[in-house]
Amino acid sequence: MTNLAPLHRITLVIATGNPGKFREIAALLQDMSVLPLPLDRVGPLELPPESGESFQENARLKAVAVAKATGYLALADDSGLEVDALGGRPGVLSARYGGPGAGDADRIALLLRELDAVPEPHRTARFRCVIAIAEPSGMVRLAEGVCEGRIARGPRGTQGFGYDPIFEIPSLGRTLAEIAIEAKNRLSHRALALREAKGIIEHLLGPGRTGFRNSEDRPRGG
Ligand code: ITT
Repeated sequence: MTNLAPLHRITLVIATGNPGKFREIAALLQDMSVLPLPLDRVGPLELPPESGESFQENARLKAVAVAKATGYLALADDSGLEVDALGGRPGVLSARYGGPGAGDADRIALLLRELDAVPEPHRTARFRCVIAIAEPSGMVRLAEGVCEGRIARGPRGTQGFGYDPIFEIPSLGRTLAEIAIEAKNRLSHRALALREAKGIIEHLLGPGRTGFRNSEDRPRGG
């Protein structure tokens, strides 16, 4: 059977400044009749500060700000790494762990130092992802996914982003940076949250729901 591209794709702005997240989310949405647009295609637009205390609050803040500012349906992802031996840190502060100016390699080095004395059985951790889908009216729906794993003794692999090189999937014996994006997108916290979010998007775009803009409409103020 011929695989025809949908004729009319509703724009879904992916409200993230993190290119690694955008790549994964866009790949996971490939089979849907939405057109994922990066922020810089609808901007310049600044994401609001992550002032919330939970992934839910921060995902909601980002998605609503972008949906309201652009008039498009928007999807935001707030995610992070919860390490059991650190009482769930860095958690919502994962992107800010190590302070301003720290990069992925600095954050990984700091985490490994903090866990230096922690033996294998206690190196358990999980990635958590909350996805918020916001309508321009400010209405929001949330979805969540969790990926269980453990923190490796040192970084391994070059794929992915963030803490992937030290996040090991026990059943594979590999870190998320040692597997291809397609494999990560079958088991990650983001993939699981997206699976639920796709049901929400399908419902939003289903029969009787009209008024969502596609990218051929004139952008607001343009
Ligand atoms: P946006 O807010 O612009 O989306 P961000 O990177 O600041 O980008 P978060 O505040 O949600 O995003 O922080 C999540 C951090 O958690 C991210 O910067 C990574 O360090 C880490 N993280 C989340 N998902 C990850 C993944 O799949 N692999 C590796 N690290 C991940």
